[in-house]
Amino acid sequence: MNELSPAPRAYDPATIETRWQKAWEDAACFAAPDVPDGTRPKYYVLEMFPYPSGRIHMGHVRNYTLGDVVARYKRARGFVVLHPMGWDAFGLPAENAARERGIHPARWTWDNIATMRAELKRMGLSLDWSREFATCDPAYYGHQQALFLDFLEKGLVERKEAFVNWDPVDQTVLANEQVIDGRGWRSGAPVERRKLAQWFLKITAYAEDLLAALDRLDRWPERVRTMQRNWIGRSEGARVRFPLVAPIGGIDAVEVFTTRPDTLFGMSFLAISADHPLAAAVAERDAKAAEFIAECRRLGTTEVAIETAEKRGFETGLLVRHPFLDRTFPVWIANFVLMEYGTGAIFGCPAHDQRDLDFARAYGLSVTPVVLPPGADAGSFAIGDEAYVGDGTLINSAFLDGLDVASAKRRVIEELERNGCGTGVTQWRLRDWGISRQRYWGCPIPVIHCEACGIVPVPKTDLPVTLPEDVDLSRPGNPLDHHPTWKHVACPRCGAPARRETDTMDTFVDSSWYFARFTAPHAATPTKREAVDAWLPVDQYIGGIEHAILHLLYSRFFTRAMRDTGHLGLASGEPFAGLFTQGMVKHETYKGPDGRWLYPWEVEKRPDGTAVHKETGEPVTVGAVEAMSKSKRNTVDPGAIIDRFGADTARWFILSDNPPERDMEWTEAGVAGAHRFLRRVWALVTGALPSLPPRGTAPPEPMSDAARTLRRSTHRTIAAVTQALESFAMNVAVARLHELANAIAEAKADQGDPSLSWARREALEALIRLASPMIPHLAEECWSLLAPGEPMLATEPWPEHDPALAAAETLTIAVQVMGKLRGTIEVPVGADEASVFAAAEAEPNVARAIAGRPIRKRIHVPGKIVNFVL
Ligand code: ANZ
Ligand code: ZN
Repeated sequence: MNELSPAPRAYDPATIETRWQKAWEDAACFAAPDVPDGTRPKYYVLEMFPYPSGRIHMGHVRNYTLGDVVARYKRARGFVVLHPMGWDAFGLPAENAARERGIHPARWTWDNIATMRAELKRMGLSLDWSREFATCDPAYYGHQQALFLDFLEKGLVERKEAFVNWDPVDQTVLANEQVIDGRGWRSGAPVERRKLAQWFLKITAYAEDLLAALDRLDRWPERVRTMQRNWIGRSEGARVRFPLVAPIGGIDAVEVFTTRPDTLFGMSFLAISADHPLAAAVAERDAKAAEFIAECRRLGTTEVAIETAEKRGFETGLLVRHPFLDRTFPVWIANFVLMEYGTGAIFGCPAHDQRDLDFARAYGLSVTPVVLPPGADAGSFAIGDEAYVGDGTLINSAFLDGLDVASAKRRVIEELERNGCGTGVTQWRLRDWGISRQRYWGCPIPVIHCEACGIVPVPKTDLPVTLPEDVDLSRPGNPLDHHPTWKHVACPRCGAPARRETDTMDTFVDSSWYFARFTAPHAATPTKREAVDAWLPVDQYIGGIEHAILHLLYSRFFTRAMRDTGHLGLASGEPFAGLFTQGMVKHETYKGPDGRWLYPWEVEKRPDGTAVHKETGEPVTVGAVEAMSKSKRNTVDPGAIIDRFGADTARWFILSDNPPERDMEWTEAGVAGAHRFLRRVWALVTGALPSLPPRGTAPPEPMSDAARTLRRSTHRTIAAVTQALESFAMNVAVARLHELANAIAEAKADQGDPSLSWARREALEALIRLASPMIPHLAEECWSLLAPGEPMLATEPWPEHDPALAAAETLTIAVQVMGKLRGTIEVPVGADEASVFAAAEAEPNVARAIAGRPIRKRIHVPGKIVNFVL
């Protein structure tokens, strides 16, 4: 056959890639079973599913390539792999497109999905496409509505009044993340605070477990766990009651939450939130107070807004009594006290809290230190511009004097509990999850409001509650509310005319359980227990760090809530056993003489690092390397790269540059280099083919030195690449494969050395198999040449390395006689002790030192030393 084969073809990625994509699809290589049968271990690998924004970007390419390497590698290692893909398809951009371009959100979304699906397919990802779904499909969101109803029944959903960020232009509630510097992220309008009845998911019911379980997520980045811990925010402290000297509006005391009850004697004021009931009572008879409160509301509700705003207050004229001192303190309304945390009221201790200090300095309030830093002098210690927040010894504090901070906290809580003025408490920063959105393109909340019956759940048999298609998005406000007929329904309970809930769910709900739905995407219930219990948890989840808090926390909540409503069994409650957060893809930025951003394809780089515009020849300023973004035009279209170089080149380059957790820089030179390497692999394989022995022949004996050296490289590479892929070091795997390719190229075929030809076949097969998770198309093509008629690589097992071959061949051992070095010997690796001793005794210098005397004791430290005791 070899004699008949034509001259080596050139590497032609376009043909190769379509051929193998079709072959994999025809053979359904990547279809996962409904339920793994238990004969092989399961492995669920998932990348955060994309939002169908229009086109695939390089961030997607990096994310999905990483996931695909894992999926292909695990499959080869004998796992039954689930690797699905779908679309996080609800969200605001679809509505914006509708408003701006008159395209229906559904149309826009489904068109984008079609485009992006085609682009993803060109990447050659080993996905089980039969499980694909989009969250905007009633076949998905209807099940989400069923989950909502089950949560409602279980007490995990609540409707309550809450302050929300209200965008007066977009006429909608904004999540805190959508408020930037006090303005709506889209409209730019100053955000207002409004009280609205909203739907909440009771994530706080699981606060304790969500926090504790983080300790067991040992395959999550520490950074992400820390972010989650801070977000959940458990604080130990106390609630303290301060009686008002003169009750007002039926209120006779203010309760505060503090984490520093030890500083109670350093108090100089009490401050309440502008939204505190006492503030409202004051405002009723004081117009100035009312005005100040209105001003605070314009600040928005975000913590950042509140942190960064200038500390401002309003003195109410009210006074409170201290629980231990025979003194009163003034009550202020302050803009930095949040109603949503603790009790919405604080006692201010300026000496030991920076915000309180800033406030006290602004309004001339007293500053009394009560914690003396170690080594400081009680007589002279004073507070300047900086509060002292460290440990120390209590002073000016009656029965607490002399204690350290921790003991003082314990002691003061005991006293507060004794005199009935307070108690020790645990406080959580985590709030319940407000999911109400006044938007069209989201999952309708399946409840009906009836005058007579109140809130009535939509009967499950009436699900899905689908979105109406004919909506008017040109008016501001909630299109579902405007719709002429959609919300008018009969009450399911009493039949009277009633009104549908017009809020839709936060799109984070859609992404909080999709990984469970992938295990049985066509089931008639949200999950199928056999499937979901067999596949979950996701063994490896991969995505961006930007989802480190909300998406992951909401998903962790959902699996717990789904467990407690019988939708899955997951005892740990944890959806993602392993998490990997990849870095960003960056690129240089370019600006033309007019200061406008230019796309990389408009720019020609010169060897000296300068650049010009390709068409006009005008000079271009090369700017910083930044995360690819449309606004700076420093993007590279993956489709164009695939057209020019093929998907394997894009995959290889994106894996090669940097460790995957770090940011990487996309460069034209880098892609070209990756492409060159793939051409080299192709040339090595096709060039060697005629001289290779048939596959499966026994290794010829003896092996030449060159053959042994190449075999060592091969087996070392198998070990190293395996280890690299196990530890997510794809860039290391790439580097090792470069080395192996070099070793193969150096070991020139030699007609007279059949052992080297044999070793070359072994090396080439290893190279191709080890590279196959990363460059699957080229690998399949080469494999079909190296092993014609055999199964595709996609279904082949992973190569094993032989440790004896991988190890160095000989070791140098020092030989001592009576503790004195007499010589060294070379022994084969793995040689038995008897032969090591024999070689050592035979060494001429050693033999001379022994001089025929009997050896009383032989000592051997393997790989290092032999000592003879005479
Ligand atoms: C008195 C005090 C003295 C405080 C001192 C600190 C230092 P974490 O750790 O985040 O739980 N606080 C309580 N409720 C608040 C609210 N609704 N808005 C703004 N601030 C509030 O923080 C708890 C501390 O934050 C509490 O302890 C309280 O100030 C403040 F030397 O009480 B502290
Ligand atoms: Zn009714």
